[in-house]
Amino acid sequence: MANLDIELITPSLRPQYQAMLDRNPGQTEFHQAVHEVLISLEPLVGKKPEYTDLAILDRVIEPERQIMFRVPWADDAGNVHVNRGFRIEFNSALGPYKGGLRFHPSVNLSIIKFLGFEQIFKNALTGLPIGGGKGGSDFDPKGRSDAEIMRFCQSFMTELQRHIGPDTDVPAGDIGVGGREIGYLFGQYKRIRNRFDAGVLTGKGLTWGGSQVRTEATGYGLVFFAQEMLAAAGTSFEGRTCVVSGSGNVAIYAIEKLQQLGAKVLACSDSSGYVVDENGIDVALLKDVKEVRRGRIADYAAERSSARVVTDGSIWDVPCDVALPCATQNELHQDDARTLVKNGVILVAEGANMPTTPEAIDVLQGAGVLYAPGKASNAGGVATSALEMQQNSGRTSWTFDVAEKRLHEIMVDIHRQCLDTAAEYGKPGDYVAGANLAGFIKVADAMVAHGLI
Ligand code: NDP
Ligand code: 2IT
Repeated sequence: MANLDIELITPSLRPQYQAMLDRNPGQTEFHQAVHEVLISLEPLVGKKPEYTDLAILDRVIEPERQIMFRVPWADDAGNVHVNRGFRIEFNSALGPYKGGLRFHPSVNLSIIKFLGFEQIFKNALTGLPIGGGKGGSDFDPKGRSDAEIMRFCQSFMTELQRHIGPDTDVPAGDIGVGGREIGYLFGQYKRIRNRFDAGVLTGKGLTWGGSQVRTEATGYGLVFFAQEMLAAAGTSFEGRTCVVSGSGNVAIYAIEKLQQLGAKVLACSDSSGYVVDENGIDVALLKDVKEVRRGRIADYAAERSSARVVTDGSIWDVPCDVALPCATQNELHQDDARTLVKNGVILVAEGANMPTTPEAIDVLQGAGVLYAPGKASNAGGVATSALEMQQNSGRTSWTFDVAEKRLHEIMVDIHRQCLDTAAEYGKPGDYVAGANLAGFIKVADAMVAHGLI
């Protein structure tokens, strides 16, 4: 459990935090995400009376709409299952609700709300016209056949379709939702609505409205962001050792880009353990094991003589210069941070959403490690989703190089916003303060313009 001491929040913002706690009992991940943002907002106190007059903070913390629904489906043996579906339409001040869908057995209202809340500020940082939302289900895709995945997606979309649209709410992927699932979801939406609304989902296949670089975007964008952090500190990835947790969409393309920039990636993981590969992770083999065969991380080590699997302990025990957590929330704890610091880590940037616990962040920042929060460093995925929407609206598609160049520009811009805003509010070099303040101010100013709604 994270330490969410209310005393860490500036006194005038504590009533909002307390009201959020009282209204959302037990939603610990949501509490954690709100706690971090409220701490960062301290420099605004007394400076923006219009935010207070219009109760901006109280309204930002309360989702505009929360949808929960039943998802019944039958497995291949004819057994009926009932899952729960979620879509949290959190904030539409800057554009249609935008954010991914997560299919994982751990999904609950708290997790979807923390993800939706973070998404508001992340999307604001991209500079593109997208509001914040998130959805998903406690469905466990592991071990399910293609036919079962298809039936689940169809049942999920049969309900979700009435709530979404290209100018209303635009879902995409997240944990457990990739190209295959987006295909089944899009097919069912198209059938029920009788509209080829390409812009209703992002992460689509390249022949039916998808964008180049969307698959790679979160991992590539993360590495572009970290490259800027290193450059600002007068160094680079050349010859650096890296550890990347996870081995899904974000991790795979982070590893690929790290290697393109001259770094060596020593380890990656899944929920069953991690692999250490002294020769550097072979991305082609990793893609084959994970994207094609949908196998386990041990299958990678079984085919690579330079690699070994570790099924106990933590991937953060592997000494490295750069650590990129790319699996899930609260996966890097205080002890892990201490180990990383002891082993000489210089940079930690989040590919996952909220992977580092507040105590671990304190350890990293206290030791002078460069640290980037996910809402800044993993924004490349949703940014490229917004570029996909842009291409869909223009009924056009860009080349890989054009899309990658746009992604790179956006990540450089987010990095600059974080540092400029942090400096402006007296927190030089603090990427957490910079990201939260820059994202919040953009959303708050739009909410002021829209009046009390
Ligand atoms: P994937 O489903 O492709 O991969 C997830 C990876 O993380 C898998 O290796 C998985 O292992 C591991 N993992 C998931 N849950 C756990 C857990 N509870 N404990 C240990 N390992 C776990 O998801 P993505 O790569 O898309 O997402 C990874 C993270 O990045 C998430 O936090 C997501 O919210 C975030 N993110 C994703 C974006 C995107 O565009 N996809 C954009 C921005 C952020 P296993 O297979 O064993 O479960
Ligand atoms: O957390 C995230 O930003 C995502 N899962 C991507 C969301 C999107 O709409 O592309």
